[in-house]
Amino acid sequence: MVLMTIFVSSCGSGDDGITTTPVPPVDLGEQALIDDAAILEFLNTHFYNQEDFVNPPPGFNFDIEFDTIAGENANKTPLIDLVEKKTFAIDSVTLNYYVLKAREGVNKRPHFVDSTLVNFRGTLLNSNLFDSNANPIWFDLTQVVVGFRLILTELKSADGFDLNPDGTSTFFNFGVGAVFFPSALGFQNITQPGIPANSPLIFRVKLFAAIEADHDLDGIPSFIEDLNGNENIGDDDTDGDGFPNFIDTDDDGDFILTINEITINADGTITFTDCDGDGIPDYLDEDICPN
Ligand SMILES: [Ca+2]
Ligand SMILES: [Ca+2]
Ligand SMILES: [Ca+2]
Ligand SMILES: [Ca+2]
Repeated sequence: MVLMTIFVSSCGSGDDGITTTPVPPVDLGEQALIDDAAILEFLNTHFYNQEDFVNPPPGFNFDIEFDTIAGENANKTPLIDLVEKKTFAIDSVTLNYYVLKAREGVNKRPHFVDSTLVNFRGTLLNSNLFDSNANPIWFDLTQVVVGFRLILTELKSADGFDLNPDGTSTFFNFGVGAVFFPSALGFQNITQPGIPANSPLIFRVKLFAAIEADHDLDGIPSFIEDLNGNENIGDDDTDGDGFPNFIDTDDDGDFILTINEITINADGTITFTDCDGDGIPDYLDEDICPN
């Protein structure tokens, strides 16, 4: 299934040692300018079926559809007037991306590391479809390209569902949106099935459900293990043992499990104890207090 190509981990050059051609290096900043111009061109010349979301016709499946502004559609509102421009920094390069919320949804808004139940369609700016799924599928947002998760964290999940006789589910009031992002937030200069190198991408998504993730089951939700708040949980490694905190059950390396250095309250909230009062919570403080 081409679906798996949206996983970062599937990126990589061929290793057969025979036909591999070197990937030409790309200046992230220069490519970002090229990509942004191409995205803006799309947003200025296309509209979406906004009316269907305002007054859903019977049987509407809440798919976002794009079309060019021309002919009988000459008076449609261009996407550029409906999207929200946002930025995400990689290294020192600030990247623009654009979010369209067709319907926000009503229930849970996922954190950037959570698990999400999703339908999606991935297309190039020329509208070529490179990947999609027919039935809802779970994605761990730590395992997908950044641009894909940037729309899911803007939406909220459904507030319920019906089980259908055929085994499928019908969800209610789920979030629906689209994101337009530069290649730096996608597969960069690595060619993927259906995706040429340096392609800006569009994902249209439906967010049905979200579950707060705790990858190492240490009692601390993974989004809280992003200590420096840069939305990259790979670079927070308090004890420097090579395992970032979100997959480290003993974050400070003092041989006391993190789950035994915090207090989980009856209502699910966490109290971060600090027995020596130095401002560093016990689970991140390799100093051990005498009992
Ligand atoms: Ca660690
Ligand atoms: Ca941890
Ligand atoms: Ca510890
Ligand atoms: Ca302390």
